[in-house]
Amino acid sequence: MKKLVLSAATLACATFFAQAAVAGPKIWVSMGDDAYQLLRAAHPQAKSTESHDVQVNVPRAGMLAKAVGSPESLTTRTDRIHVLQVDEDQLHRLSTEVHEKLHRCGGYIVHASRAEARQSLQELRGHLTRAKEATALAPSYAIDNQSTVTPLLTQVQESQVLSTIQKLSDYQNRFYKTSHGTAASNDLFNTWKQMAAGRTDITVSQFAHKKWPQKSVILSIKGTHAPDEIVVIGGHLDSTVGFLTGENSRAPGADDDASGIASLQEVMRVLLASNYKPKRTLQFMGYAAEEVGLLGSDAIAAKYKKQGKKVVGVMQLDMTNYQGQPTSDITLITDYTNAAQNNFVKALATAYLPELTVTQDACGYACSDHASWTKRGYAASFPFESSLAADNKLIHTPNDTLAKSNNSAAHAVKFAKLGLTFAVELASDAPVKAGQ
Ligand code: IPO
Ligand code: ZN
Repeated sequence: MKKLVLSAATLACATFFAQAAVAGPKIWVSMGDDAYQLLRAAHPQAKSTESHDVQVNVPRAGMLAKAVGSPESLTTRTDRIHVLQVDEDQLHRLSTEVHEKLHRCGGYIVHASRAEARQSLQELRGHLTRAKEATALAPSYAIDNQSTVTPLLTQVQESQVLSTIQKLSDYQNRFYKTSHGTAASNDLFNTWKQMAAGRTDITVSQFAHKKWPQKSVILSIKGTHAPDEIVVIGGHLDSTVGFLTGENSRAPGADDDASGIASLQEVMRVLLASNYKPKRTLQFMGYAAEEVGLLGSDAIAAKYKKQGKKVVGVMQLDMTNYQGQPTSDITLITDYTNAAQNNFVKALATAYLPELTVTQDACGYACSDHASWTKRGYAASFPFESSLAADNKLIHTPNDTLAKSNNSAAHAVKFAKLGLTFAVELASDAPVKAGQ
């Protein structure tokens, strides 16, 4: 009898060590409570080291589209965010599970350390109240460049957006660790370099990441008056089909997020074709490795914060070419974004794109790269292609193709136009005056 107990214990122990031997290094992550509960169901031994309650803005139920941008249209929700250490493997599996079971995004952020996780949660805890304070960086959000913006809007071409989506979705995949994902990033860098040829005020760079081969890509147009103040428009260049994605997986990611890259590249093309010179520095970013915990944008935002860079505003374009419902063109994501800047984005649409209907919705913890900026105190907005309920069910599958958007880029064009208004109206501001 005694012997039996002993051998059972030995067996359990051996199993434990066998698992420990094959498991990769543990990484620090933070995630919302729903994702955490799913993880705990599969791995009861996973346990958070700390949890923080974060207040976020959410739409008030029953508000009409025309109320978007008014303070009454928002209320708050409290998110319980957990910090814990997990295996990389468990994590990728979790993001697939969250996507399948909760029908929303992976929703976790990878952190360099427990201290870094705690610090970012502290920033997030205060982001609503801090956003209300007048900071040195608060721009005027004036809409007063009609003579520049209006003619530029007519130059946005659907055919350009369409061909970029086609080109990006033609890669076998754009996963952060595959040869195709690396090639897609290198090719995007070369495309942007060619677009900027001859301009001494533009730099195009590859932002290398230590832990994986795919690089982020940044095109920067130096501001003529306030070059140290930066306006960012970004989207992620990687794609995925979940935790088993490998070298030969087919992951076209036409909507997620070839469309966002195509929309922002069209903003870039139109501005360069017109020889537009921003007063503030304007940066276009193609982030690597969004699908595996916002890694690329997080590294960039961390570096900018560390260097004390003044990022006055960020627009995230992640999924722009699938119109989930006919009743809305642009859904402004309210949570983990900046309400004042969201009101500005809504005002831009009202002023320049009155034919579009703008609604609002919440997407949950860490649903895209805007969270990397928000967690460092920068103002970010996320105009999205649909409501959460009507979202594109084909993302993260081999069927996320342009054919599923009827081989049209009509929806993504709206986001290119919105991005154009954001870029010009925010980057054409005079520098922020001291003490203002
Ligand atoms: C996503 C974003 C917002 C909403 I509302 C629904 C879905 C997709 C996003 N999480 C993703 O997978 N980006 O890569
Ligand atoms: Zn995705």
